[in-house]
Amino acid sequence: MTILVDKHPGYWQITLNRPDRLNALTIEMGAALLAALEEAEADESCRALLLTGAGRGFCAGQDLTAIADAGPGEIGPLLDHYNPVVRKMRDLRVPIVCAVNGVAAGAGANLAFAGDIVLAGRSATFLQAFAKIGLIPDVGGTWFLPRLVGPARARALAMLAEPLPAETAAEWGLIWQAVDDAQLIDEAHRLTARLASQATIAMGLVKRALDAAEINTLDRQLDLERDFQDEAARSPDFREGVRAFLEKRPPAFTGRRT
Ligand code: T3D
Repeated sequence: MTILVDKHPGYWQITLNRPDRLNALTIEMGAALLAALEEAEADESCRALLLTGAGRGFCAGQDLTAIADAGPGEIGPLLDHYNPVVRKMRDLRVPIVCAVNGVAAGAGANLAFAGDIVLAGRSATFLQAFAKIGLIPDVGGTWFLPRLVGPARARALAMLAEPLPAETAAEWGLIWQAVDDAQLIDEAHRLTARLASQATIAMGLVKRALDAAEINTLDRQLDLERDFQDEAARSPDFREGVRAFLEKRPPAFTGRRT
């Protein structure tokens, strides 16, 4: 199976599972990943996701053996298999933690950036490998990179295709944190479980609001915040959060809409 799904209380772990190919992506894997995301979203008990890779890599991008003989006009359409995954990750109503356990190259790096919080092991590297094979960053790379690290660094990363160590990635704001390799998976589970115990509706609205801010004027964004805040405040978790504060106890959020 190219994707493994493990269900934990409150959240699911999805593992990219082609370790002998550093979890390089195939069409089949893209479809399985999308199906797992859709299934997770449909299950109300799943309130967060953890995405990681099996073996020593996170994901080496498109499986190059599968496209070695691709003819003119055959590469672009392949992205129709991966782009829905990126859209689904960004739209998903629950937060996604990406635990980058090793090299994240090409589409594999950009898949990680589609997550909400990215943790990486200190030995992991991020590589916009595309320039080495005459391609451009895809799977959202040209959108994520300048927004995360600014245009100057985005251009150099895209054009030079040099591996960026996890610690530099964290210093540059490309990811949330670099942690010791041995602690990565435990830390990722702790973080995902913590997110799963948050007010899930608010988490989903945070995702949508921050993405909308990328194109909105301040004026439009203020309106959006008003509308989203109204939606968040209709949830039982808002009432529970306020009650818990007043009663000086931790909140017991359920993530439910009613
Ligand atoms: O529309 C479209 O479909 C186009 C979409 C493109 C999106 C993209 O992602 S383009 C970018 C594709 N990815 C790459 O160019 C990265 C290629 N891989 C590498 O540069 C290196 O493997 C890494 C820097 C990622 C890791 O290097 P290293 O030395 O740690 O490992 P390795 O020995 O190179 O790889 C281990 C094995 O995985 C090896 O197989 P072997 O020799 O043991 O049988 C290697 O061939 C295989 N592998 C690694 N990456 C890929 C791969 N096999 C197929 N496709 C790969 N992308």
